[in-house]
Amino acid sequence: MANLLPAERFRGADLSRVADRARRVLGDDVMILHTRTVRDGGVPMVEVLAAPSHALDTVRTRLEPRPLPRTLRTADGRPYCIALVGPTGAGKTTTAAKLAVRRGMFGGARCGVLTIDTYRVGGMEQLATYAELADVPFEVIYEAREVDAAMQRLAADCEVVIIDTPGRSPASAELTERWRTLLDTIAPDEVHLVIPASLRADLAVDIGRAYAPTRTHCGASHLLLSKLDEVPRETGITDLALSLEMPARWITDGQDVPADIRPGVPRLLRAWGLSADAESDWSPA
Ligand SMILES: Nc1nc2c(ncn2[C@@H]2O[C@H](COP(=O)(O)OP(=O)(O)OP(=O)(O)O)[C@@H](O)[C@H]2O)c(=O)[nH]1
Ligand SMILES: [Mg+2]
Repeated sequence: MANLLPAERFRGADLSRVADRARRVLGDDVMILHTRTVRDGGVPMVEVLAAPSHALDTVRTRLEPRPLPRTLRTADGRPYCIALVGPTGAGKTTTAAKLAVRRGMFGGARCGVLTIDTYRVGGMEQLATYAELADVPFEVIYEAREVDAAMQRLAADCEVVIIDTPGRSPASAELTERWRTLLDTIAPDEVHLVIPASLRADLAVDIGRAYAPTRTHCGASHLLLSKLDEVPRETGITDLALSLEMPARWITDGQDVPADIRPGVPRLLRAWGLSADAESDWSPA
C-alpha cells in the first residue's frame, strides 16, 4: 500500500548531511519525524524520516473529528448515542466500558450503556459488571421493538449512551444482517469502527468497506484504533488511520479499564513522530 503521508526516508553517513538533503528535497520547513541507525550492506547509516511541515495540517484535517455537540441530549430529549462496531476481538466491549465508566469522558454528562451483543457467551456479563461497579445504567436489547422503552429508561438518567455490538465474522452473514438492522433502529449519532492497530492496512481497508454505510444500513462514521500498545513500531499507525478515511476521536492503548483510552489525533501525531509540544518547532539538527 502506498505511503499516504507526504513523508520520505533519507539515509547517509551522518545526521547533519542527511538533514541537509531532506531540507533540499522537502523545503526549509522540513520536520524530522524519526531518526534511527540502520545497517546498509554492513555499514552503519543514519536514517531519517522527514516531512514538510504542511503535512501536519494534512494529517490534522483528515483525522480530526467534529467536536462533540455542546449539548449532548438532542432536542427531543434523546441521549447522544455512540456505537462501537468491528471485527471479533477488536476491543469493542472493553472500549465501551472505558467510555462509559471513565469520569469526565464527556465533561459532566452522565453515560449509560446498551448492548445488542446477545450472541457471545460472557460478553454481556463483562459489560454489565463494569456498569454495575461504576453505577452506570445498563440495558440489553434483543429485538427492535425493545429499543424505544430502553432508550426512554436511559434518557431519564443519561445524556450519552455507548452501544456495544457483536463482532462481525464473515461466516455469519445472517447474524450480521440481524444486528445491523437492530442498530439501524437505534440510529446512533456516531458509529466507531474499532480496529486493532496491528492490522495490515490492506485488510483494514477491506474491513472499512464491510462496515461502510449502505443504502439499507447505517455504517461506520469514525475510526477507533485499538491496542496501540501492541504495535512495536508506531510509524505505520498514522498511515493506517489515514487509509480508512475517517476521523479518529479516540484510540486505546492497553487493557486497563478505564485508564487506557486517549484522544485520537494527538496520539496519532505522536505515533508519527510529532509530540504535541514538539510539533511547531521540530527542525533538522
Ligand atoms: N493490549 C490491549 N488489549 C486490549 C485493548 N483493548 C481490548 N483489549 C483486549 O482484547 C481482548 C478482546 O477485547 P473485547 O473488548 O472483548 O473485544 P470485542 O471486540 O468486544 O470482542 P467480541 O465481542 O468477541 O467481538 C481482551 O482481552 C481485551 O482486554 C487495548 O487497547 N490493548
Ligand atoms: Mg464484545
